Amino acid sequence: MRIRDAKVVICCPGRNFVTLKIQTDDGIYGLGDATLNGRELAVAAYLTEHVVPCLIGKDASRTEDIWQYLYRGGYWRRGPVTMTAIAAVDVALWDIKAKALQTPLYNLLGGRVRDGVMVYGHANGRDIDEAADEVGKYLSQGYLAVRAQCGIPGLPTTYGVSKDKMFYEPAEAGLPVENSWSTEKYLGHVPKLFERLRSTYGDEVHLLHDGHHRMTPIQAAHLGKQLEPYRLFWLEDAVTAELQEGFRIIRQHTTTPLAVGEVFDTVWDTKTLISEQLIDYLRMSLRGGGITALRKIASFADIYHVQMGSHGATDLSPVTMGAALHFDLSISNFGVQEYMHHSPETLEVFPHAYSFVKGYMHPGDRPGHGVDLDESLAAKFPYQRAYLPVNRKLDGTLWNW
Ligand code: EZ4
Ligand code: CO
Repeated sequence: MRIRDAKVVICCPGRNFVTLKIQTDDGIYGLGDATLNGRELAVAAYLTEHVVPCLIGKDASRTEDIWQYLYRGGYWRRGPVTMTAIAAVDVALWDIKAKALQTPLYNLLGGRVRDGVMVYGHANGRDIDEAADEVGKYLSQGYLAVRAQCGIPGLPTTYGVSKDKMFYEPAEAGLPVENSWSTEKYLGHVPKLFERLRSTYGDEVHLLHDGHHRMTPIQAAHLGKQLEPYRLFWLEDAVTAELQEGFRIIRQHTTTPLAVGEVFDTVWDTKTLISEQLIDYLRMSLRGGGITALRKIASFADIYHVQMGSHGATDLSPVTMGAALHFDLSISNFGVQEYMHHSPETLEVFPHAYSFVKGYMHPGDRPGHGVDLDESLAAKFPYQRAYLPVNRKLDGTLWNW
């Protein structure tokens, strides 16, 4: 089973997606997601110019060897562009392997260890009333876990708050828009949101919140303490995690469970966080090196009681969603999967076997990861430059978005 051809397909059915399609000489193809929000064309060029020529003629079944070839063999290691490209190749090759063996991908990863994958939805509102109503809508759709974000009085925009509720997408066409931010205003307001949600919806629902990298460790420690009475499932991205030991400060002060990892690329981003038990959930997506890498990272996390909580934003294509569900179904230390709704156009471009029933998702039982690409439909949605916002404090200082 040799790799005969590989190509990159870029499309924008509502937002940009980069897809790698690898074809073998016995007629099987596999798909991998190579989308890196706001840097899409860099990964596309990395693949087309530097990876695809090396793949032609290789034995497609050698997923581990090809991973090592691209990681060690590239000399320049790590980084989001490199790891997104390697992930795309890896997921496409696992898709091929499962299709060749005519079995759903989860069977190659040890088989199912649970019946379904619990997911959380994104509820948001301009104020606490609206956010509370939105949480109610998710609960009435059967969700067992909901992330809640709301507008902050005195700030014109807030992370996670959008006009278009179910299809929230932070990247906007054109050059980056600028948001403004005040952590002081935020810290005073967020506990009121969760006080309301617990008093309205009771103790059963799992509530989550995303700090989106904006606090310092001591500010995050303070927020974690304030939120303890409302028993969050997790507080996500409380601080940026380049300085992993910064999480020691948060951990010393609060029992609110901590989650981080959606921008991580390799196991090296997690080493201190996991081995010192500074976090409870690792939120890396398959973008960090694909199934080959994430299986090892999940095993490392398992030793330290850290559970996996896959990033599942709309800037990852349905290919990542489908493959992630196979991964989630097969690892023992799984927590919850993020589930943001793709646009109807995106779901048409990527026909898929996965489904949502009563708070759980299932990848389906088609051979492979179960997500396809309608190339002729994709061609009708050409690339459109789009970026995530940038963020400034009220005095104009550039801050983390
Ligand atoms: O803002 O993936 O938890 N989810 C998130 C996402 C991120 C986007 C950035 O591209 O934080 O919605
Ligand atoms: Co997040």
